[in-house]
Amino acid sequence: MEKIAFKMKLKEGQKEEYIKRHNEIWPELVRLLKTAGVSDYSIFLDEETDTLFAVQKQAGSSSQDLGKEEVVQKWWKYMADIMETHADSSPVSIPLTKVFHLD
Ligand code: RM4
Repeated sequence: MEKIAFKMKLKEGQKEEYIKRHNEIWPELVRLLKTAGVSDYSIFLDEETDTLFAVQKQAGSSSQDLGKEEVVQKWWKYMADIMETHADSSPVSIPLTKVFHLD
Protein backbone atom coordinates (compact mmCIF):
# COMPACT_ATOMS: atom_id res chain seq x y z
CA MET A 1 0.00 0.00 0.00
CA GLU A 2 1.65 3.22 -1.17
CA LYS A 3 0.81 6.70 0.18
CA ILE A 4 0.69 9.36 -2.52
CA ALA A 5 -0.16 13.05 -2.64
CA PHE A 6 -1.20 15.45 -5.35
CA LYS A 7 -2.50 18.98 -5.65
CA MET A 8 -5.49 20.41 -7.48
CA LYS A 9 -6.91 23.91 -7.73
CA LEU A 10 -10.22 25.22 -6.44
CA LYS A 11 -11.86 28.24 -8.07
CA GLU A 12 -11.97 31.33 -5.86
CA GLY A 13 -14.69 31.47 -3.22
CA GLN A 14 -15.77 27.83 -3.64
CA LYS A 15 -14.57 26.38 -0.31
CA GLU A 16 -18.04 25.94 1.19
CA GLU A 17 -19.48 24.40 -1.99
CA TYR A 18 -16.50 22.04 -2.28
CA ILE A 19 -16.96 20.89 1.31
CA LYS A 20 -20.75 20.50 0.81
CA ARG A 21 -20.35 18.38 -2.31
CA HIS A 22 -17.74 16.14 -0.65
CA ASN A 23 -19.88 15.75 2.47
CA GLU A 24 -22.48 14.44 0.03
CA ILE A 25 -20.07 12.33 -2.01
CA TRP A 26 -21.86 9.74 -4.14
CA PRO A 27 -21.89 6.25 -2.58
CA GLU A 28 -21.14 4.74 -5.99
CA LEU A 29 -17.99 6.84 -6.24
CA VAL A 30 -16.92 5.77 -2.74
CA ARG A 31 -17.51 2.13 -3.70
CA LEU A 32 -15.42 2.51 -6.85
CA LEU A 33 -12.55 4.23 -5.03
CA LYS A 34 -12.44 1.56 -2.33
CA THR A 35 -12.74 -1.26 -4.87
CA ALA A 36 -9.84 0.30 -6.79
CA GLY A 37 -7.75 0.15 -3.61
CA VAL A 38 -7.89 3.81 -2.55
CA SER A 39 -8.10 4.40 1.23
CA ASP A 40 -7.26 6.89 3.94
CA TYR A 41 -8.04 9.64 1.43
CA SER A 42 -8.00 13.24 2.67
CA ILE A 43 -8.07 16.55 0.82
CA PHE A 44 -6.84 19.75 2.45
CA LEU A 45 -7.28 23.32 1.27
CA ASP A 46 -4.69 26.07 1.40
CA GLU A 47 -7.14 28.97 1.65
CA GLU A 48 -4.42 31.47 0.77
CA THR A 49 -3.90 30.00 -2.72
CA ASP A 50 -7.07 27.87 -3.20
CA THR A 51 -4.76 24.89 -3.66
CA LEU A 52 -6.18 21.50 -2.74
CA PHE A 53 -3.72 18.95 -1.34
CA ALA A 54 -4.87 15.33 -1.54
CA VAL A 55 -3.26 12.44 0.34
CA GLN A 56 -4.32 8.86 -0.08
CA LYS A 57 -3.14 5.29 0.20
CA GLN A 58 -3.39 3.27 -2.96
CA ALA A 59 -3.09 -0.46 -3.52
CA GLY A 60 -3.22 -0.05 -7.26
CA SER A 61 -4.56 2.98 -9.12
CA SER A 62 -4.76 6.41 -7.57
CA SER A 63 -8.12 8.18 -7.60
CA GLN A 64 -6.73 10.29 -10.45
CA ASP A 65 -6.06 7.25 -12.63
CA LEU A 66 -9.74 6.22 -12.74
CA GLY A 67 -10.87 8.59 -15.47
CA LYS A 68 -12.11 5.74 -17.68
CA GLU A 69 -14.76 4.89 -15.10
CA GLU A 70 -18.17 6.39 -15.90
CA VAL A 71 -18.91 7.45 -12.32
CA VAL A 72 -15.56 9.28 -12.13
CA GLN A 73 -16.26 11.04 -15.43
CA LYS A 74 -19.68 12.10 -14.07
CA TRP A 75 -18.17 13.25 -10.79
CA TRP A 76 -15.47 15.27 -12.56
CA LYS A 77 -18.09 16.94 -14.78
CA TYR A 78 -20.16 17.69 -11.64
CA MET A 79 -17.13 19.29 -9.97
CA ALA A 80 -15.80 21.11 -13.03
CA ASP A 81 -17.65 24.38 -12.37
CA ILE A 82 -15.70 24.93 -9.12
CA MET A 83 -12.29 23.46 -9.98
CA GLU A 84 -9.49 24.04 -12.46
CA THR A 85 -9.88 21.30 -15.06
CA HIS A 86 -8.65 20.05 -18.41
CA ALA A 87 -10.91 20.23 -21.47
CA ASP A 88 -12.37 16.82 -20.56
CA SER A 89 -13.40 18.11 -17.09
CA SER A 90 -10.73 16.04 -15.31
CA PRO A 91 -9.16 18.11 -12.56
CA VAL A 92 -5.69 19.53 -13.14
CA SER A 93 -3.86 17.20 -10.77
CA ILE A 94 -0.15 17.54 -10.08
CA PRO A 95 1.69 14.74 -8.25
CA LEU A 96 3.67 15.84 -5.20
CA THR A 97 7.05 14.47 -4.15
CA LYS A 98 7.38 12.89 -0.73
CA VAL A 99 10.29 14.53 1.06
CA PHE A 100 9.70 13.22 4.59
CA HIS A 101 7.85 10.39 6.31
CA LEU A 102 7.64 9.34 9.96
CA ASP A 103 5.95 6.06 10.79
C1 RM4 B 1 -12.01 15.65 -5.87
C2 RM4 B 1 -11.53 15.25 -7.28
C3 RM4 B 1 -10.88 13.88 -7.22
C4 RM4 B 1 -11.83 12.88 -6.56
C5 RM4 B 1 -12.33 13.39 -5.22
C6 RM4 B 1 -13.33 12.45 -4.60
O1 RM4 B 1 -12.62 16.91 -5.89
O2 RM4 B 1 -12.63 15.21 -8.14
O3 RM4 B 1 -10.52 13.44 -8.53
O4 RM4 B 1 -11.14 11.66 -6.38
O5 RM4 B 1 -12.93 14.68 -5.39
